[in-house]
Amino acid sequence: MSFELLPTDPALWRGRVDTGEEGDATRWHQHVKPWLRGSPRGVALVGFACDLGVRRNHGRPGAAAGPVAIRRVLASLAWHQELPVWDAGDVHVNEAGDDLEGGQAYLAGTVADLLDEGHRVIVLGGGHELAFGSFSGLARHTASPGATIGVVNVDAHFDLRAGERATSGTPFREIAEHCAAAGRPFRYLCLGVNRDANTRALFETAQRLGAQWQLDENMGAGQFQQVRDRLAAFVDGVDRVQLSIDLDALPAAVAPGVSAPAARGVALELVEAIVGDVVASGKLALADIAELNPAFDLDGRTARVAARLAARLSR
Ligand SMILES: [Mn+2]
Repeated sequence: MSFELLPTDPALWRGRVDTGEEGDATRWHQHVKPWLRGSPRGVALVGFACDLGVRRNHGRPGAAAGPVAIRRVLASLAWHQELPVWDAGDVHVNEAGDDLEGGQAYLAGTVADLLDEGHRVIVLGGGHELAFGSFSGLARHTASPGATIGVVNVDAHFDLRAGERATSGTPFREIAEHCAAAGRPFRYLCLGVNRDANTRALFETAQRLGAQWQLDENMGAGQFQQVRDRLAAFVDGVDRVQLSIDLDALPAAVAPGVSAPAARGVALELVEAIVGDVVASGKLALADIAELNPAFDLDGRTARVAARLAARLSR
């Protein structure tokens, strides 16, 4: 098999149990259960254990181990959730098969199934190529005419590259092409763009495709409210939101465990505000947390950030 959905090792959802304390002293590992068809509406986690896109993009491989590393941290977080959380397992993409496109399609089917059952879906990466797979699932789910999907990407990179084959640098270009073919509007807001990490050609592509963006240098202290106002205006104009977070948007000290650490980055404080605003809008259908590479992480820092964001995306 080039790709398959494998259930999570139950040993990952184990941890400390505080007995003898008053009140709710539980943690995530005591609440998260394997997803089964017909599970009550809640949040569904699904991993995308894939390095192919990063390899094809000449990045530092290792993101295939990201989903397990995020769950390991999530397991020990204190439970503050209202919604049940289900773990649908990981989509594994066989390296030797080199069928990244097939893996994206497989992820799309899994995401569409979970959305059809009424869950909010959080995809744990895995290379950022997962964003086209997850978007395709949402597009299938919202096939009804009139439902406009807005894609918010928190990323140092546009990921709008052209190419014969999909990579971790092409997902939003693929989404744009999907939208053009399907007669859907392409609504894309990229927050955290690093001018030095995106060529002039990519800025031109973004312009031509009608993308909106905010440079990292315009997201510093004193500019948070302006960014949040811009986000609010974007979210106002769409029906459902895919919020894709590439951990390489964060400062390298906060998120060292990525393929391409940021020289500047966007403060976690602002990324959390972005997450909170999209959740509060009631339009969040789907979220991605991409590019965690545990091989380059320091003291689990990046995994902790990813888990913290996943918990906030689940509220
Ligand atoms: Mn990216």
